[in-house]
Amino acid sequence: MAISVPDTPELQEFYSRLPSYGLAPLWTVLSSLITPTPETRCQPAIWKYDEVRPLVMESGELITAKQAERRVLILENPGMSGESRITETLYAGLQLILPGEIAPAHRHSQSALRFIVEGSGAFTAVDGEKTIMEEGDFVITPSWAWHDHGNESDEPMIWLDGLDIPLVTMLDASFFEKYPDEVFPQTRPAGDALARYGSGLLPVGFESTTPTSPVFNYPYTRTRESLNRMRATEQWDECHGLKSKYINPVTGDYAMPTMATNMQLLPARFETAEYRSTDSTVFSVVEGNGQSVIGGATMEWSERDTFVVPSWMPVRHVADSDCYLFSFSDRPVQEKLGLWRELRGGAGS
Ligand code: 1HN
Repeated sequence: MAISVPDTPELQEFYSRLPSYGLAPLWTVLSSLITPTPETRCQPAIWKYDEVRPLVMESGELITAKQAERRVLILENPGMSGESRITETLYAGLQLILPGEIAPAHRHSQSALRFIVEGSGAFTAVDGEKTIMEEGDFVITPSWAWHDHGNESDEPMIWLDGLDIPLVTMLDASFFEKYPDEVFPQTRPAGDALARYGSGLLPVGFESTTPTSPVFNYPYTRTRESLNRMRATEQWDECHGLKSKYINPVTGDYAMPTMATNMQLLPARFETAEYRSTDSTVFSVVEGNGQSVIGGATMEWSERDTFVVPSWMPVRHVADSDCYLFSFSDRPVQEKLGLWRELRGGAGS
């Protein structure tokens, strides 16, 4: 409810003297500072792969991965254009790496996730270990880890990047460093981390020094198989179908400290119950097609599309065929701060 504040010439004159003292009256801004429910600038939006892929490929003719450092078209939320963000706290982009290219080694305090949208056989190297990437794989580059990408396959690869850039900017905690050479030296064979930490085992005596999962590639074949086996029990969640989060096997917590990542299965003809939560969420469609009704907007999606559901906006998904949806949000941050909320079903506001 808006609080009505008087406006008199005396008040106006008083206000005019405050800025030079570094002061401002709270009562004129209180209702916009503290809203009864979230009033996000984030808008529901969709990036149709058929429309954006040609532009991503065109960027590949105009600039090399090396020249660009990272050749990415940023997915900018229409409610925050020019701000390099898809939600208030998260950045997303579509990155292209062509056969034979290298995206040079660097590190930053921002955490990054890659979700592979198209292609097969390019690699990301993280702190001396390469992983070959396939469609649907979820790959992590932890905060402050050296990483470079390369494509030794004969096809282009495009992935969705998700980074906590706006969040880190807000906290004034950005650090960035370029590695002196193009690639960081390899010290472990490909597949080492998954075998060591991602097989229901942990080396005895292993102690993690970071909150990020030591597994840095969660292959889609395994993720899909997990959901397909769960499917046999028919224990569908009315709001999510079957939805699993990627976890850090050392702690059981989210795989990354600032971003939750999930894969969900909605079987053909499944219609989810209305749902809302405070974590604005980015979805990438891996398989299938359907619609999401987000607030008043209906988004029709199919494979490789990206769409965003803003904080506290009611959403319902309808699956036309068997659908596998990847998603990410800032939920771990909100949970640790005691801020995360959800509302299942349509009641309340
Ligand atoms: C970055 O390092 C990558 O490593 C992608 O692929 C996107 C956006 C802003 C800053 C750093 C990458 C990025 C980025």
